[in-house]
Amino acid sequence: MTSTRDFPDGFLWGSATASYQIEGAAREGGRGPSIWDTYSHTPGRVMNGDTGDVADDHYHRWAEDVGHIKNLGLHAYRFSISWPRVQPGGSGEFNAEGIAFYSNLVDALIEAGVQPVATLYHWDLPQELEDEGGWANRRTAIKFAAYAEQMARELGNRISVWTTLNEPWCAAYLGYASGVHAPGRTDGAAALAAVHHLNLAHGLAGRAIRSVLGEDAKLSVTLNLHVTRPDDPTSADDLDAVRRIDNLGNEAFLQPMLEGKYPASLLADTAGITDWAFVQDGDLQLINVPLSVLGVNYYSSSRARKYSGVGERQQADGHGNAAASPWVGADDVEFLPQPGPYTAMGWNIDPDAFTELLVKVGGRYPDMPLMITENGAAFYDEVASDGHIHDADRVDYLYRHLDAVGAAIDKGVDVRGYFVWSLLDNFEWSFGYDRRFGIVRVDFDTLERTWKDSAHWYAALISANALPDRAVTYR
Ligand code: IFM
Repeated sequence: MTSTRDFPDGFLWGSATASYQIEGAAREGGRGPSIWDTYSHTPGRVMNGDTGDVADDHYHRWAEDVGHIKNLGLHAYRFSISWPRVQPGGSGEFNAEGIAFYSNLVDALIEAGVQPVATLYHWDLPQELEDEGGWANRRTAIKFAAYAEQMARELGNRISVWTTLNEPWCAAYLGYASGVHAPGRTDGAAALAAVHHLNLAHGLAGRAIRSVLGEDAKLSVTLNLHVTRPDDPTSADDLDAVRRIDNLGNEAFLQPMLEGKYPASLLADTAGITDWAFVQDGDLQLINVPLSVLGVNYYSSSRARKYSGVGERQQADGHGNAAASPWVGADDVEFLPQPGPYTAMGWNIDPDAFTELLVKVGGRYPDMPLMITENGAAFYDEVASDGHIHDADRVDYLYRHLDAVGAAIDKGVDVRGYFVWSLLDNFEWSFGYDRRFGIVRVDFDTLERTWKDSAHWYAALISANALPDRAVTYR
């Protein structure tokens, strides 16, 4: 193996998954229904009618999966806790069996020398809470804090990093504006209320965790930050289009969480949709809970311009051709197709934008360590006649994006670790099992796990703490 780039000592190498995408056992062990159960069981919502009922059956195969995690040499494993598994109705009684599942998982990870990184919300909201308005209802944020507090009591300081939310952008805008995610609503005002209540949930939960575990508890949130470039960088209209997308995609979360404010221009841009009366006195101070590390997810970039009104408005933003746009209040912005190459998601491969993003965020918040909590790619993998999965395109994607992370570190950005998305092929939301992101293949008929070439390559990378060339070394 020749090495092309070293990573800093102590760099944390991990992999990530999420409860609804891998666990299955949807009606077992006292778990209550989530919005994703309802959504995936609604005809026409998910490709091929797929659901998370069985998924990777991780609920029953978790010990085997911890074995893969250990054998890969991962330092950390980022998983999410299914709120309806531990508190079926989202408030009131907790489910001891569900809590025991995560407690056993965490013990096994620690025993294997792997740091557990827990996410409290990766989109599987208890259905009962959605029936009361979901994230558009402030009470969901308050209930989330009670759930977080209980989890802190149960799992305590066995958890290395507590992540409150995964990608609140998706939960709010894809769930409530474009409807391509659960709960499938298309109501711009509800989406903006959801943005605020997710932010509030983050702040309240972070404070609840610290009230149980003390100020040393490591707290984080994971944001999917957007890199949007203007089609014509000299056009004031295109620059304004990008500013508005940045506001909705990035600033709506970064500023309240890290600076305790919303940008005035975000409120102005969306004034025709909502008056933001759901922001109550004191909320912004609560949301601005001090973080130990900021999680950044990155996959691809986009290009926007002001829509001229002529011809069909283009929406190549990588989030599907939904009838409604997730970009609330930005009806005169269009997203142009990006140059390839593309992954199976149709997302462009743009590692330079990753460096650009990290340098920008790192420059803006120099005292905030960053962690890449997701990065990876879906491809249409095939099992070759030799039984291996030669996913050279995924290895190439990972190589380029890790090189981009290294380039940001070279420029002085404080990046502490990297979690590949994903450990296992899994339920890719509205694309069901059609899109494979895993470095470990899952045969969805037999549920057998097989390391792809990318898994072997990633293991070699971890053991060297250096970026290997793209040739795969089997162990
Ligand atoms: O699978 C998802 C994950 O749940 C959240 N971030 C993006 C991934 C790929 O779409």
